[in-house]
Amino acid sequence: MSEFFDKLKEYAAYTEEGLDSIMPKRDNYQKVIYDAMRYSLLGGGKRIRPVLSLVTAELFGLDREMVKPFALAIELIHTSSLIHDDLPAMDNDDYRRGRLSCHKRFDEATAILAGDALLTYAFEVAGDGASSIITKAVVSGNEELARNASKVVGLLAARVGAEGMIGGQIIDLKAEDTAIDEYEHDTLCRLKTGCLMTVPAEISGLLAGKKETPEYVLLLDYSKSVGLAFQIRDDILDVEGDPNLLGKKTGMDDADNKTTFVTLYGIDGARHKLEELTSKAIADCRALMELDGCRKESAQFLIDLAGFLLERKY
Ligand code: GRG
Repeated sequence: MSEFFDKLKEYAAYTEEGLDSIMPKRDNYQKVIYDAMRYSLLGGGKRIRPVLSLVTAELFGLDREMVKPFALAIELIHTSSLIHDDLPAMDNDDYRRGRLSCHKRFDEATAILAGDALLTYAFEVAGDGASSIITKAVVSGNEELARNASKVVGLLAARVGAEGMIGGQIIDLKAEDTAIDEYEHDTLCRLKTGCLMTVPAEISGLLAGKKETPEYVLLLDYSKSVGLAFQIRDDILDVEGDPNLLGKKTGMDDADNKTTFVTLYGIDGARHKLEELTSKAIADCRALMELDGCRKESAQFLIDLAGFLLERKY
């Protein structure tokens, strides 16, 4: 397991360095927006989504440099969503990642704009990354790669929009005070949390030309299970987690009267679902490992990652 933690740290450090280098400090008239963007982006976070981008790319034999812009873009999008999620109009959280949330450290207007600026910057970074792949692919005559790379930005946008994370968030807001059934709740979680957890595998599969292959289908199933499991763990931690480790207050779902895995299935039922999904994710990954065209070390990392997320305390 220590090999897993070393690798996890290495992927996270690579992400950290990448984020720091693309997120400039500016001393111009609009300095405050850069300060707020850097404050939220570089203020901690597990970097799970970029880790998924890097490891799924390596699983399919891609160079991690190729997916780096998309890994960073996904973390920029994730951070923008956390800033907006913390606003009084949404979840109204004063703390995030162990410190004041963006609107508390700055003010509401600045936080709205910092979220907007991170989101738009994400698409600038992803667009530049795709252009660079397309240019090289055209020069080397790799038409398939050029075609696939041209689809990445559209795919990413679809996973963020009304049929993706934002769609999940609007159902989540409705689920405060209005009880929703387990089917609507399942859709909520697959969109709100699942989309950003599966898009790394979708992008890696697309760039590796693996779409529709058995290994891609298994990886996507793994990512869907892990995405849902991630939200269940989040709901459980909101009930029984340690705020000091989580870096934010607990009990927020209850205060907002939200439908969660815990309110639907009870704490034991939620834990059982979490274990079932994790076992399924691991079984899919073991099957994936048996197939040609996959890097075994990366598949093993994904198996260990599912186990780590099952028990995470933060
Ligand atoms: C501005 C693009 C944009 C969207 C607005 C607010 C909103 C729509 C969506 C919120 C989506 C949301 C907060 C989903 C929760 C997902 C989740 C479990 C977040 C916690 O992720 P971790 O644990 O956090 O990976 P760290 O801090 O480790 O990065």
